[in-house]
Amino acid sequence: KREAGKIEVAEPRNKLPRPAPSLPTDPALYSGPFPFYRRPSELGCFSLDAQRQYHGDARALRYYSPPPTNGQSPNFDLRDGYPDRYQPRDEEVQERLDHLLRWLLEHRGQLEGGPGWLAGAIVTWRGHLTKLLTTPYERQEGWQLAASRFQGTLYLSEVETPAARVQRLTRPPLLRELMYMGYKFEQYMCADKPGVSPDPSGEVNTNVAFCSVLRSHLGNHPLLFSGEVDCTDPQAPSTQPPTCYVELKTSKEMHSPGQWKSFYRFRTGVDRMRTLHKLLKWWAQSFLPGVPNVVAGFRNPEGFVCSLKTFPTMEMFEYVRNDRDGWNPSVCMNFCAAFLSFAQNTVVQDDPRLVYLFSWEPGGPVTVSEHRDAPHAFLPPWYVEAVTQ
Ligand code: 0WD
Ligand code: CA
Repeated sequence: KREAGKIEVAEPRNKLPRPAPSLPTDPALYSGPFPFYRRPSELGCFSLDAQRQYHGDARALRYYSPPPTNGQSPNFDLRDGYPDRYQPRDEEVQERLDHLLRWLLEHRGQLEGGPGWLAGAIVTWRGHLTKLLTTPYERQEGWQLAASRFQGTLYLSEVETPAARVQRLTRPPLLRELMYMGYKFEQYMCADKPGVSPDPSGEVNTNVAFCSVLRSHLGNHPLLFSGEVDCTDPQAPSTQPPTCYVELKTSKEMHSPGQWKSFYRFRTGVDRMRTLHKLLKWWAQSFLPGVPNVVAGFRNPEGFVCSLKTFPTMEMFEYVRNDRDGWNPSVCMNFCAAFLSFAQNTVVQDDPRLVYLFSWEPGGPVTVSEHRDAPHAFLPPWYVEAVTQ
């Protein structure tokens, strides 16, 4: 009798179609208290040179060197050198996690927390985490994240969506120039050595990158991620990374530059929403690695930067705290933690050839699909083999 009963209970359950797991992204669902986020610490760094070759050192790190504050305002021509002194990175090359995996391979023996730490960690790019943080407020661009579990560790690597690919391949000339202008600003603000003035006469080569590798913890998720850092400030109160790092941004000049507050309070409509969203992205990107300051250069319609303003990362939320249309850091971090739990529970099989593809489009939930091998498998054979032997 007991056996029969058991079967009766078990059978209908097994026959029920399992609902496809998904994760909602509505901000209202994630407005709890701010979750635990461990102060990020730098584990190491690496550099990519003008040919996009990896070096396990800080050779590409640049030094923050703002113009002297002698009453004169800056006058940086961001269009100078375009397109003749521009070497853009080949965006057809999908690097996925490769550079970070190379660093990991060379340092996994010396990781703090013991050899078991990595097996419980999530490994990814900072930029992927930024996208997760801003998801509850994003209304334009979806994303796809590929996930594989290998020797316990969960690896997350972004996949370019078909829509993003079309946008990239049909990027209007003005947008291309605008991207250049962002890199040109870095060249006006950074020097190759500390205490030296910047030299904006050379080429802008976006293959060159300095990446910091950081360790942190969100909720119950140990994190190891890497992010590109624009420069270090030799004059910073603490010379210890990541607190000496500075993030550089350009933004459209406002009516009264430096008066962000009045700007966001009195402007309405599309411009204001864009500004709020931009500030959210700046915050998310710099908060994750613990970069304390974002220095913005405001460009006029002619493409000249005539004013600079420093935005401390930890003060950005104050600009929107009392705003109905504002964003909330707790929502961003709670959603990210929820996504990481969702991914940890979904990616159950430990297999570098198996990929769970998490997909999200604005207005919907995060959904999952399963794939094996090409084109989605992203852990390279050289990594899998070196770690397996
Ligand atoms: O091949 C790919 N599809 C990807 C490559 C996807 C994601 C990242 N990467 C590379 C980047 O080129 C970079 O070297 O990984 C490195 C670190 O990425 P991250 O720090 O996690 O990326 P993110 O936070 O999105 O971007 C940081 C900076 C950007 O600064 P701004 O101020 O614009 O946010 O990295 C640069 C850019 O300066 N950057 C890129 N440079 C060249 N090509 C690219 C790119 N595709 N993406 C970001
Ligand atoms: Ca930047």
